[in-house]
Amino acid sequence: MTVEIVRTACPHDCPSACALEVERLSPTQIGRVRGAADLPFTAGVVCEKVGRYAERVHHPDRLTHPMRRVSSKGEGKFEQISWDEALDTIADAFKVASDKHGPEAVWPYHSGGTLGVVQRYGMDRLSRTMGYSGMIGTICVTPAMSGWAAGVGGQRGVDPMEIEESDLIVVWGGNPVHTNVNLMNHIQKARKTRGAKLVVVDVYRTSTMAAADIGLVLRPGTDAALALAMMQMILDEGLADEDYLSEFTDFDDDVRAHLATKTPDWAAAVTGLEVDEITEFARLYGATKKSYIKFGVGFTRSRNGATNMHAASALPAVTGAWRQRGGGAFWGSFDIWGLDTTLAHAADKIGNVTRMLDQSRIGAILNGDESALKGGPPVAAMLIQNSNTALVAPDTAAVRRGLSREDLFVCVHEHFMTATARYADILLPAAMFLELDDMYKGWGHTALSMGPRVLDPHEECRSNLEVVNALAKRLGADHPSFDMSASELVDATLQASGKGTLEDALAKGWVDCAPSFEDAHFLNGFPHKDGRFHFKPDWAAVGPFSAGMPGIIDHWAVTDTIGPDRPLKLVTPPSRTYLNSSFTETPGSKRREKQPMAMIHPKDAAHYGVTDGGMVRIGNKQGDILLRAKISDTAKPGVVISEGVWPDDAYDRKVGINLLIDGTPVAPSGGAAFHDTAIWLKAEADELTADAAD
Ligand SMILES: Nc1nc2c(c(=O)[nH]1)N[C@H]1C(S)=C(S)[C@@H](COP(=O)(O)OP(=O)(O)OC[C@H]3O[C@@H](n4cnc5c(=O)[nH]c(N)nc54)[C@H](O)[C@@H]3O)O[C@H]1N2
Ligand SMILES: Nc1nc2c(c(=O)[nH]1)N[C@H]1C(S)=C(S)[C@@H](COP(=O)(O)OP(=O)(O)OC[C@H]3O[C@@H](n4cnc5c(=O)[nH]c(N)nc54)[C@H](O)[C@@H]3O)O[C@H]1N2
Ligand code: SF4
Ligand SMILES: [Mo]
Repeated sequence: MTVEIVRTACPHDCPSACALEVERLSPTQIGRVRGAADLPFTAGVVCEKVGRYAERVHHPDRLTHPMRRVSSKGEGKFEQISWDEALDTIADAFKVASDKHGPEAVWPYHSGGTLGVVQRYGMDRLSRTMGYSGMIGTICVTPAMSGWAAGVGGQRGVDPMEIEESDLIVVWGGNPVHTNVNLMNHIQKARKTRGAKLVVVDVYRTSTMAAADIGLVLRPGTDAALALAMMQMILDEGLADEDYLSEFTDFDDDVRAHLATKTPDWAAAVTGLEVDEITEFARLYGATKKSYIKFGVGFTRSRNGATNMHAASALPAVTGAWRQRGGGAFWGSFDIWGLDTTLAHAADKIGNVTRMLDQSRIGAILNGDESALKGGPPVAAMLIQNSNTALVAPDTAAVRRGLSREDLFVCVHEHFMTATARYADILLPAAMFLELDDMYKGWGHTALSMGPRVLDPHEECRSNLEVVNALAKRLGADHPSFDMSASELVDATLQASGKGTLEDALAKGWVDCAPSFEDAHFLNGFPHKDGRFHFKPDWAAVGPFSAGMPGIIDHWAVTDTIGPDRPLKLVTPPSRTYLNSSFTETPGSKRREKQPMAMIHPKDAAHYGVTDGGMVRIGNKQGDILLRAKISDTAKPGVVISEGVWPDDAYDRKVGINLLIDGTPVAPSGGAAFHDTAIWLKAEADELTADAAD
């Protein structure tokens, strides 16, 4: 067999958007997948789950043909039908819903299954041409974006490639060993070549923290208190860059007086850190000019997540680290791409969308909550692509009640029989990235990675674009893009954006979209009207749920209430070889992850009579689930960690862990508090649990 190496890019919901080299064994078969060496951020590194992508693309359980539901919703029994019949049925259902309630009753819904510029957002063209409901994509980064918008202004920052020139690297509220492995590679280079120090701030001793010089384990939702105390000390000890503060920020006497009260003692009581831990980190950060903070998103998935991001994002403004090469901060590059999406997303028709619905409030929306529906008609028909909402959205029980409604038509377009797919009226088989064309925004760096098709489509699988274009024809939707292929749309988008042609981009493998050094470091000012970083944020300008948010940088104590009925805090961070609920089907990932665990502090274990390897039930008013206990002092007492979003089958109630996650929008712009859930816990007797654990 001849092995050919072909180039493409990873589409998964990950900051890396790796450029890939794929062993092609035949037009329908791949071998190993490797990171390409020439895209500087990828630098030849790839995560283990994509390295063995052959397991996913050639998985025997892939959906292979269109199907119609023949059981009750959620039960998941289907029979094969033709593509024509499937598409006709969907188009008819959309017309019926639209005739009965108006076009806003149809809700195309997508998430980040693919981050493709064309294949992810392409369904917006249906909403925009037909006047269907649009979607505000809040499930992932909205709290992080809101916090960054409040202080910094625009969604960009210092290119993580500059880490290699930093003397101090802080990974704050992120776990790149699991979620962004390429970043770790650049961090390790800086440590080897310049002796840079690595500090990790998290709520448990993650694999990333294991590699750090200093690891700070604090209580969930208290990062702002740590940041404030650091600023207090840096100002107090004369380590602040006062010139920078007056030239580039709104810092004034009010802010100075306010920060003066935020002492390490105060912060130690809030965060659970030792005073010495806070002062040591503050002095190290204050004294190192080339300090780079890489913020993760994990620490923003809390009711006060946006204020945590805002507070921590002020640190480089206090030391003036933004001025330095290798200094400053970064969390994501969402504002740098400058793409003209008139064709790819029907941006020219955006005015036809009269109602935008919040993706994370799908439970409330499908159950007729008037505020979530914005006073408009019920949702009566959906097309779901790139999302396993029945498992990953907050308030799983409400989502599933909604998806079970007999008066709701649901089409799901998927790779596998997911929890969501089981609720479909029509289930369509989706092509995987190796079988389609697209380009991907690397939101954890600055390149658009090119992802051309390298395999023939599997069985009857079709891409998102093909499905949307075929539906558009049946619905009479009018837009030139509905006659275009994915590669034509990529080409047209690049050209309209002044980024060359598809041919040039494919030859290189990516398109560099990095802002200039001055813009990335905000040396021309911050993207606010006054050009300054804001210690006094205008939250009302950021989002609609700003009531009660602090008008001056602060720790906002609004996390889920710990009390006698729910004395512990649950955090549900990503596991290493699952990606949200993707890869939970691949043998390599299953072997590695084994089963969902609850990591419980020895003090709590003793208090509740939990044994290592025994079973515990955790719950709140939304429900309860059973987990296997691992006794570990990885987190603070009172904090329970359960990594991974596992399929229903991993739990005794046959419902995933988001059963326990509350669906109230995070202030000020929405999003879910995935890592902020107060719970009760009890040990369960072994004989009761032996079956459920298998
Ligand atoms: N292997 C793998 N990779 C992934 C994913 C995955 O599920 N698995 N998911 C992908 C997606 S969709 C995204 S958005 C990114 C997210 O990637 P990251 O930016 O790394 O964010 P998270 O993984 O959500 O959270 C990371 C860390 O935040 C910590 N954390 C939680 N609460 C707090 C807190 O209050 N304070 C502090 N300091 N830390 C806290 C968690 O313990 C966790 O270790 O990763 C992507 N990559
Ligand atoms: N408890 C808890 N819940 C969480 C999180 C957490 O940390 N803890 N993280 C949250 C975050 S950050 C996010 S982003 C969300 C993610 O939520 P989702 O984006 O829903 O992520 P996945 O569960 O991986 O589901 C994506 C689905 O898209 C499918 N898919 C992939 N590519 C394609 C394609 O090209 N076409 C079609 N039609 N389908 C495709 C995949 O098979 C997969 O089933 O989950 C959130 N939920
Ligand atoms: S999941 Fe992330 S790290 Fe893994 S190959 Fe894809 S982009 Fe790279
Ligand atoms: Mo995400």
